[in-house]
Amino acid sequence: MNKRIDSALLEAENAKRVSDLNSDYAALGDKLARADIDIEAITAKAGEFQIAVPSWGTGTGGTRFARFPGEGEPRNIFEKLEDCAVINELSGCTDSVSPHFPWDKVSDFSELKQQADAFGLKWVSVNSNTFQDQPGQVHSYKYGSLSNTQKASRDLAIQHNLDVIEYGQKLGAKSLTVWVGDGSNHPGQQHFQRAFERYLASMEEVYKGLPDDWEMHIEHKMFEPAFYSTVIQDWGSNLLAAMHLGPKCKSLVDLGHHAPNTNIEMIVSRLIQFKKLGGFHFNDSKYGDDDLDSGSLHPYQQFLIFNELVDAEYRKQEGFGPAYMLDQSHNVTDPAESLINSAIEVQRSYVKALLVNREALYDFQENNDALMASLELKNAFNLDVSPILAMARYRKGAAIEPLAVYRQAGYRKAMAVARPRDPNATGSGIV
Ligand code: RM4
Ligand code: MN
Ligand code: MN
Repeated sequence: MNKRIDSALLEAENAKRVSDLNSDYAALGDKLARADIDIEAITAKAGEFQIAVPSWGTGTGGTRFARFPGEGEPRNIFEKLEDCAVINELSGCTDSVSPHFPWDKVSDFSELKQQADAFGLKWVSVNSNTFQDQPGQVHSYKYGSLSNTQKASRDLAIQHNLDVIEYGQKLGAKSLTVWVGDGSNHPGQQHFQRAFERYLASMEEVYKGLPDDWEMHIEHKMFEPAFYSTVIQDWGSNLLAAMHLGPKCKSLVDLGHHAPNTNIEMIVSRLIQFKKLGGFHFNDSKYGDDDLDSGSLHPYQQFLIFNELVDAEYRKQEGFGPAYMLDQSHNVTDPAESLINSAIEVQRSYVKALLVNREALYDFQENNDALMASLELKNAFNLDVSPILAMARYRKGAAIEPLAVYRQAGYRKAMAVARPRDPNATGSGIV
């Protein structure tokens, strides 16, 4: 397998830390044993956890005001893949990439697949983009795409989604994620029902193009770029659409796409119950679709979401198997560093949720012991599981301290030389 980080450096860095890790791991193992938890079983599960990196997250993000490009950022999907390989080599938990089209379109998909294979990376959910016009596009998405009042624009959006499925098939992906920017900025601008009907009719056409073993995931978003209403504004509209379209269509939850204080874990539970949870876009948010690093603001919320997910796993809930993806925009950090750290923060929530004693919790719930039920969760959340995460990484040849190795390797500096920036390629950011 092709490596982007020098193995000798990685091994030397791990060697410096392994004895401390062994002590911390043994101490945590003893503590967990007193609660009848086998640390080895948890570490094995931690090692199996994987979350996909969004290809678009490897470049520096921006706002609608400006973008401040970072040194050595990838200029195309091949270079994005290189960074994804680094992220996976160090974190050991990001063995797949979610591409976005047409941003990641190439003329030769087999070449792209080969490069990913060589890095040991897989392709997961392919994303379509009908929220911006492409150069020379004849029928605009200015007033919407799949729900546009003009058939020609809708047809273009449908065809694009079908094309994206085809690209995904060439790469070996198995699902399509659809987020549209469609909506309105003024009360009265759009007939709510008619817009939703047009959206559904268009999505029926896309659904027909899904291969048998594929799923389609719909992403809702409360606002932006439309600021008054969006066609798929909330999980209600999302679920209605997914139910209308059929069993291969499920809802995707992007953590930043809800109003502040929304109980996202309860939405997750509802979607699980009705076999409609397709996947996640993990990030964190304070005000809106901020796309901040996962777990950087609301780690307890992220843990509570995983509490629902682990509960479904524990109960062997039928039809359960969501796709985990990050969806972040990095404006002030090195995107690779943020993605490494965020993947591990999501993995951390998963591991903490594994520590909850499910039977004890059910018992507290049945007996209406609110405080003890709450403490069952809080105690798991409060435990520092870092040694488990580090051990899982070490055992699979990833880094005990990923960011230290990343910096030691001088990766970004090397990329700044290898990938000179085009001085004309500025402009505002997307996402
Ligand atoms: C949106 C949404 C989508 C992503 C775009 C770039 O806000 O989160 O998932 O594809 O941004
Ligand atoms: Mn998203
Ligand atoms: Mn978003």
